[in-house]
Amino acid sequence: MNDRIDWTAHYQALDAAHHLHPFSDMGALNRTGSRVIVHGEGVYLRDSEGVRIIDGMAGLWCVNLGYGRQELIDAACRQMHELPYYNTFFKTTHPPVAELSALLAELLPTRFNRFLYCNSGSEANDTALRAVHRYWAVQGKPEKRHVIARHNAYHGSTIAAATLGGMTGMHEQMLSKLEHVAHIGQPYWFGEGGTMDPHDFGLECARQLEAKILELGADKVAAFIGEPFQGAGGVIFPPASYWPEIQRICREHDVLLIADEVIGGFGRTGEWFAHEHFGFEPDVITMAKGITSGYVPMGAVALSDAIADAIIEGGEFNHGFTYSGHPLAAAVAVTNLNLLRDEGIVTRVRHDTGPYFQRCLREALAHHPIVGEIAGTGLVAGIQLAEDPATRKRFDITDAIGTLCRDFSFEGNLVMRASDDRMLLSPPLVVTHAEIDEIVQKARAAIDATAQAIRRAA
Ligand code: PXG
Repeated sequence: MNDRIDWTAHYQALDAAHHLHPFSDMGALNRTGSRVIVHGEGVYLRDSEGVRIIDGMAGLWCVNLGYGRQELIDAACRQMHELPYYNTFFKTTHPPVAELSALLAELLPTRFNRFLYCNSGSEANDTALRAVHRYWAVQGKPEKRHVIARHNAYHGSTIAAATLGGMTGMHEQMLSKLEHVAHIGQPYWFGEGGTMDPHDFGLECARQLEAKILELGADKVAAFIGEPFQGAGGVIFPPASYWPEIQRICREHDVLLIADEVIGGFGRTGEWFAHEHFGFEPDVITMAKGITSGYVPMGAVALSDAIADAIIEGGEFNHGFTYSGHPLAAAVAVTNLNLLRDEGIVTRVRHDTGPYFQRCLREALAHHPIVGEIAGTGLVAGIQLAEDPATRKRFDITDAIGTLCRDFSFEGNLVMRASDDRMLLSPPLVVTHAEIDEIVQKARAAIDATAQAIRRAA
């Protein structure tokens, strides 16, 4: 690089002039300028000033294998040379998509043997709805079309996925939504449990599903969709009573259960899929992110045999994208999933790095004066900031407090995300003990700085 050019200013200026970032106040951002990320290696990023940053979020919950894995680069290169693109619309297939499908069938519970592909988590959830509606139509029950989702869920940013999601800020900006979607409450005990104990609150939340099904009429409800734990909504772990009751209700009323595993899938909790951690059995699973460790975009939908068989017998299903099962993405996914399995990475998250991460976080923060709860398992955690942890009193400035803490964290060169007043961590699954120590120490420093800033302001 030419030393006389200020590359940071150069890219910041181009970016401010021409690029609209997702979920960002661009007026404010353009005045300060974006941090320019130029390189990644393992769990570390480097910015254009040469500063090393530890990535406590695995990008956006996706870089499960960490940055710079040569095997993924080689898989992509080989596939680029061999066959960079072909489709599977008109009686053709290709080796990467066939291999990926067989591999997913091995990794998922035995009743999942058929997969649809797309390019993102949002498209996976759109696709799941298309498949569920098709299923009920070929069953002769096309009136089963309502889908029930939850407040403060995140299922993506397309019209369908954003309607399914329960983010108020997104709904407020949508002038038109998907029809036949209803929402129930989220199982967020710390914030909404009141005087109930977590067990009873979990049952109460699940029973909102039953009430909604009865209100709409079971013969009109196609499916319930939920993230096993809410990711973007704050790493909200439901009480243990929640998912078994949801499953009972779905079965009893003949409502399909869709697990959105876009964040939870591919090892995050120490199980291959987060629903296995919570012990329930979905009928449909949506996936993205970690399927390729984020190296190339890909999404997928797993259908249980009962659903897939019915759709297959039902004739043509008019759905698909130019890039469904893209060979490059599929080749990277196959290599990525083989590495996660053959290097024992998911097993290590379950038995070693996951428990170590959870223990260190609790040792450092469980008794912190502004920490009310630490939720999580494996390599994902949500740290609840609270004005009074003992009474579960939250700060009045829920949004601002998280942003403050996140900014301290980023200044300290740790990527930690805020969701209102919860601080979220989800590092690459290859993180070592020493790197976990660094993440926890930097998270603690950011939370200390937040506590001090509030004390000064009081
Ligand atoms: N489902 C879940 C559970 C997700 O977390 C999507 C679907 C949509 O995936 P795509 O690939 O369409 O973005 C997501 C995405 C954040 C953040 O800040 C989270 C997501 C995306 C962007 C930012 O936590 N999750």
